[in-house]
Amino acid sequence: MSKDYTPLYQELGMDIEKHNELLAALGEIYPEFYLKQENRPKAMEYFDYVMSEIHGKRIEELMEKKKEGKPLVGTFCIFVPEEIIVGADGACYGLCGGAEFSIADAERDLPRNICPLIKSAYGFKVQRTCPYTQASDFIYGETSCEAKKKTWEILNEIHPTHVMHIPQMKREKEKELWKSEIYDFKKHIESIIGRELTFEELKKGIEIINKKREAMQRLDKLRGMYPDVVPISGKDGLLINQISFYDDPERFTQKVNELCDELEERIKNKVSVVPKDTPRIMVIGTPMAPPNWKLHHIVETTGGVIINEEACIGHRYYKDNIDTQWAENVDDLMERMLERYMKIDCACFTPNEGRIDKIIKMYKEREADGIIYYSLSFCHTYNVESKKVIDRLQAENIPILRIESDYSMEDMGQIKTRVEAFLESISFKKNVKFKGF
Ligand code: BJ8
Repeated sequence: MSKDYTPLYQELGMDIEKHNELLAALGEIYPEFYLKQENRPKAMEYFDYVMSEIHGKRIEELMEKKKEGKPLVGTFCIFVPEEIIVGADGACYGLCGGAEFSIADAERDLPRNICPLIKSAYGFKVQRTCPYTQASDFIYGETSCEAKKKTWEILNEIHPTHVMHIPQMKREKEKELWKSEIYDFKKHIESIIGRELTFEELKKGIEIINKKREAMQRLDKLRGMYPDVVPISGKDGLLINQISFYDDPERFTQKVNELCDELEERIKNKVSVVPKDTPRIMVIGTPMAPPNWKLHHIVETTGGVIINEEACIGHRYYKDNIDTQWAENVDDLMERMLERYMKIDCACFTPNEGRIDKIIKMYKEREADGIIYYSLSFCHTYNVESKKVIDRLQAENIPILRIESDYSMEDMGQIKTRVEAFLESISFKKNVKFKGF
């Protein structure tokens, strides 16, 4: 980091010693997983810089907002309508939840056999080592899964936590429920800023986030839609998806577009980060919060490349925009927002066939070679849904590997062996020699 942020951490009531331990642990992984990659696009320098300052400069920026009375909202789910917060000139960000570092502390209060994402996030609050959590006025949780919704009750005892009721079906009556939830959410944000949001403010919030999603859609196409060239690694693609939940949205949009300009040049000049015939893999399933880079690192150091993440830290987050055309008032905008958010195809919905149709379409459009179904341990919704997804993929003759894992590094060798066999079988099927890296 560019300077000593200890006074800032003290202001946030953090456990400085423990936080130093966390930074030291992260400081070892990043150079190993990221900076050793060869032939990275120049524009990745910005994203490396963001990572180096993720607990520094960005926190300073957020605290400036807070001092101006703008809301800071921490979230764990892409159902929270960030457009409303951005319309109020506040900040909405994802909370740390991808590290093993905080799990032992969480397990003093929570069962061991629940998803690591929840335990990691809860543990960061217990430890007071996540500056984003510490800075937030409140956290918005949701009812997408059993473990989450019960954890929010416990989390609320140590940090203000509100809960949105996410419908689990998509019938008209659930749409009505969701409508009342997003109106309540808007009212809550308005109570923080002390007035109602105007049409112009809400529209501006929507447009800022639309532009961010458009930049990410552009990046997604450049990553995966050119079968003879992969201009950026999957690890870097994942990193950008993760940073989208932390960075200032307008600056992030500009930097992603600059990166995309460079990638277009690379595609024109056939500059690929991997050799010809490298198996092109899509990863589908549960979100990978930073610093969960394990699977991508394994695949990309074993002889494959990841071209897309069908996950909430990935395609599910940016695939749909809110259409503001012809909207004349706040209710019109809220209606469009409702429509957009009901398109999220999280496994918490039943039925959820649309997700499977989409995966097959994405696979064919990208001329991918195989799919890895990734699920965090004890995530029942995605784990159970994998049966239906895999049945359909097998019926389409799509090579598929199912991986269930947590944040520990202990199973890396075992996963690598399985990934290697999977990549080899793909190469064999394509009748090309598997090179491995
Ligand atoms: S919209 S995927 S962000 S709920 S992995 S905590 S589901 S046990 S994260 Fe999610 Fe919203 Fe759905 Fe997306 Fe529970 Fe599963 Fe853990 Fe999960």
